[in-house]
Amino acid sequence: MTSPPESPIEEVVFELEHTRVPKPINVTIEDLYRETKFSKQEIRIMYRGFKTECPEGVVHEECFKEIYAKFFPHGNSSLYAHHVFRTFDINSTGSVNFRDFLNILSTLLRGTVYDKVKWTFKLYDVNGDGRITRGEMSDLFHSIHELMGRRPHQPEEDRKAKEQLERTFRSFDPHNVGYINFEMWMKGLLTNRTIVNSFHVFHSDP
Ligand SMILES: [Ca+2]
Repeated sequence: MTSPPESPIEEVVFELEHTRVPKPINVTIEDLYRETKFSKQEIRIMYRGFKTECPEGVVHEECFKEIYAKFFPHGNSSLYAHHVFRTFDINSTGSVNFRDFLNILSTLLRGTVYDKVKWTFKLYDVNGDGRITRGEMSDLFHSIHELMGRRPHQPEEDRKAKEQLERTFRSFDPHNVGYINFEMWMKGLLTNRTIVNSFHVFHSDP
């Protein structure tokens, strides 16, 4: 007697929407298992959850924002969720399929420190030109403050926020070149525990 298959889903071929090609691409659980650091069982569970939340097979920015709002009910998470979504939406199509979603999640939860540093750089390099400017860092800090529920236009808090921005930017840009490239970012993150600790993404390290 042969043993039953592990799960009927094992045989399922995932149909992933991809907006740049006319037909959905078929991806097997094997593909996803090879590409990510998740077990097949974890992939199956996440796929079920993904399909329940996003029946059309892709997650849109609005849906992403709704999920963030549930986690941060006391703040305005919309702006921060927008920045995070940007790092998931690698083709800038406005929607993320399960494969891309899983790949980023794998980086954030199980990736190496280097992978995570790369991700945080992408998050802060808003226009994707390979350099983080003061303005971009300010945008991200602002979105984080909103996420944490800080009220706008509080002179004392605004002053502190400005100081925090200056201090942080200078720690990455000690020679005052006016921007932070990936090398400077990596060096700053790896040598400054305070900054690393401010990134929740590094907290999942084993
Ligand atoms: Ca930039």
